[in-house]
Amino acid sequence: MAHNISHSRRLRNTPFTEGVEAKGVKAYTVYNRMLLATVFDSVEFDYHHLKQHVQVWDVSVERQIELNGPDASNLMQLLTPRDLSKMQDDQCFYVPITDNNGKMLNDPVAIKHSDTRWWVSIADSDLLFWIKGLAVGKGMDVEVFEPDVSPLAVQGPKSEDLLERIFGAEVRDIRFFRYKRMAFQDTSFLVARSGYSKQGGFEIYVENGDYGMPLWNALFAAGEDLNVRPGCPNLIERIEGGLLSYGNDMNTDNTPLECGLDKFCKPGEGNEHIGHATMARELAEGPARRIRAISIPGTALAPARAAWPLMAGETRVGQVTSAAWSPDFETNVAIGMVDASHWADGTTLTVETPEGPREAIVKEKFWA
Ligand code: THG
Repeated sequence: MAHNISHSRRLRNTPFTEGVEAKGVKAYTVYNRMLLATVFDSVEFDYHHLKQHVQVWDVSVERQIELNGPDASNLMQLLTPRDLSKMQDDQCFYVPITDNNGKMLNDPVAIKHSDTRWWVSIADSDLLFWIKGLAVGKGMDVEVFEPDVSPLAVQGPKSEDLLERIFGAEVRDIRFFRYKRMAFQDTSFLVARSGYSKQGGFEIYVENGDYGMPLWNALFAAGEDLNVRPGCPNLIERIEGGLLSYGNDMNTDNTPLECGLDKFCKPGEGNEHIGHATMARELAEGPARRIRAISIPGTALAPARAAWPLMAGETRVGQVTSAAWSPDFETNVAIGMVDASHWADGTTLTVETPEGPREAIVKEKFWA
């Protein structure tokens, strides 16, 4: 089903919009009130290419929220159950963010510059207002704002080779979820080894949008013999890898434990996290339901536009929230939320898809 989009100032451009359009983007989704590409050739072609070569992704929609001031670290720790006390100044942490009732508001990557300066690289929800409100309400000495920073991801097995040509051999020394500041023309960017795929790669946090197209063009010019292509987060690949999508796989109905984010729910000694009380209770009792990988054998299913009920006989025991045909695993790979009574590995359920009922097999582990 194809639709047109009416453009206006509200639907903000990114520093790379010109490049994305020139490369022939075929479809978009909306994310943080901006356009995020979803297809360049076909989802399947893009998937195979991502696993073999290298892609450049405009992920400017991962907007940054800067916390800047003496209380920046206190505010950051108030937001998340993950213990930030030992985090180094060159680290990035995947952090669940909850409200005061311990419910998920976002699942961003937090980038620590120093004890007084952080970036929060957000998923699709209006986190700026929550953070600003907390800072004001708690009378904290910290500025909270959206800086002119747009991430450009370089993903795929050849991404290290490509980035070496732009930034030098030092990129090879960047460890997983760490960053270095690398020179480009007359400026420098924070370059982290991270990204929304399991194929390896980097994210370049482009400060000052004027450098967007020069960097985009430099990457495509340097990567011709590496078969560099434009890309975007790939539905099939991210489901195989179990990368969650806020708004799809979880939302404000869910807790971090339900999302399987247990290892990021170890609050520090002070228990400063605003959702600590509920989380402490849930940590003791265990969650009532959990995110699981789900295999749906048979012919290829169209992507889910609403949650598909998971049934055990007449009883609803969960839902499938993302699904795609996997060429490599020859099944529909899916992500769902399943009640404790039915989340054991190998449990067979029925999923009610728009294309009729199908067998659904619960899996403890994702494919990749
Ligand atoms: N990069 C940056 N910002 C982002 C995303 C990103 N903001 C929005 C969205 N993606 C946030 N969601 C995720 C989800 C998963 C991961 C990162 C951001 C991720 N997870 C790894 C995993 O699950 O294997 C590693 C987690 C870890 O061990 O710390 O990478 O992609 N800048």
